[in-house]
Amino acid sequence: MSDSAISELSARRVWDSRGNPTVEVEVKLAGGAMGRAIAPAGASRGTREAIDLRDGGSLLEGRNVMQAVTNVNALIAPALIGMDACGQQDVDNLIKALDGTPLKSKLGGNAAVATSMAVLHAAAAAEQVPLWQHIAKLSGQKPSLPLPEIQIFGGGAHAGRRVDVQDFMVMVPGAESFDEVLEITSEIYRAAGAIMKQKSSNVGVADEGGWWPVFDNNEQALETLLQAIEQAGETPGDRVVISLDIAASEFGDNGRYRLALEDRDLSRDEMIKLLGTWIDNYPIVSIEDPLAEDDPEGVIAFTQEFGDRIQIIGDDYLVTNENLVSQAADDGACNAVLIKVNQSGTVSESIACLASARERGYRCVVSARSGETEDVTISHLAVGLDAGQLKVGSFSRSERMAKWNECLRIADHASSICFVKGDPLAGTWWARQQKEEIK
Ligand code: 2PG
Ligand code: MG
Repeated sequence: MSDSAISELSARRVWDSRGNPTVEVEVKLAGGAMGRAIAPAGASRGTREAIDLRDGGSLLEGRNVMQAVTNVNALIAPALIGMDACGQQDVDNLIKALDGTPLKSKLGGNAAVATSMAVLHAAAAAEQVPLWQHIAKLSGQKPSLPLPEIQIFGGGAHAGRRVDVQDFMVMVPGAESFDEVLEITSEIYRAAGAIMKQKSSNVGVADEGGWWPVFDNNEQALETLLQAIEQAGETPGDRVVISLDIAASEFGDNGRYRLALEDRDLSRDEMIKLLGTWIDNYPIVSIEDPLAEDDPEGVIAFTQEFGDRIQIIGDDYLVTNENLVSQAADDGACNAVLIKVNQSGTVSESIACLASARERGYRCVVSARSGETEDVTISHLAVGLDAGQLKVGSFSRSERMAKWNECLRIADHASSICFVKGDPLAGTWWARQQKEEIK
């Protein structure tokens, strides 16, 4: 047996940032190296993403994961033992074949992703290189430090649907370093908290650490975000810009959109028009899932109208699926893809999705889920895949901060890795404005 052969593989139940059970996998290799990873879990999930296998029944509201744990121990482990952990593609192909269903509903996407990522960690340990370096080798990319997208207010499914829009975020493409992005964002985050407190509307934080949104409508959240950026000493639209995840699949149905907070029903065209007024009135550089996943006509129309001004990300719409990205590129839908490893179920499928997205000229954003843990694999993926952008939620709660802090460690340990600055936003109004200023 070679040193990097898998000698032991087992799963256990652990708990995520919402207090829900999830799957952790540990892998040991013949030479003594080991790897460990935990499956994250989404709340606003695309219908075409890998199935998060839950036990059902009354215990833990049906969310238990003992079947997924058993699937790892009884089905996946015997098949993977003896395989070379450095052959990630072969390992992932085998997991896919063992499952045999389109959405990994037999083994569970949670069982699959925790195993796939644990093997990735073990291989890096066997090679005695940092995880990002192993990923860069696998993907053939030149590592870089990503531009963060950081949530200031949470909403939608992450805040009891208190506002319709799910993520009100900032990006700091004008910063000189990753560290400076975090410093500026911290000021904005705290300014937003202080404004909420002043209005006696500070009632804690949502699932991803952003302030709980006590607003009467979505525009109030945008206005408060502008105010927070200004109070932090920044000019909105200059170094700091706004990014939104509408997560429209959560309130869209067959081309109709229900804004519950304002008691309004919008047609597809009215929804596009509303987003257009936000793009005109606020320094918004990126919008994720502007229309619902069941409304390709809307996504295509929106991309046609705004694709040369802003980044348009497909999350529920593309679910880290290479084929859906190709289809979207043919259709002219979106110009960026969110990469969530648990949507595809394996590391290799995520790398393949990113590679084909890049080939079709799509920007890439590696993303966490709303249910997270101390696992920091995605920080290494964003760096090693040269993804360009990283979204992990807000600037509080340790499951979020662990990811930002891991990027700082990577930056310290490898001075050759450059921060991408505003480069991923090339082609947007922000990049054009920068060019004008330089002239
Ligand atoms: C999203 C994610 C993270 P969830 O929609 O982008 O914000 O949410 O993990 O609930 O799908
Ligand atoms: Mg999303």
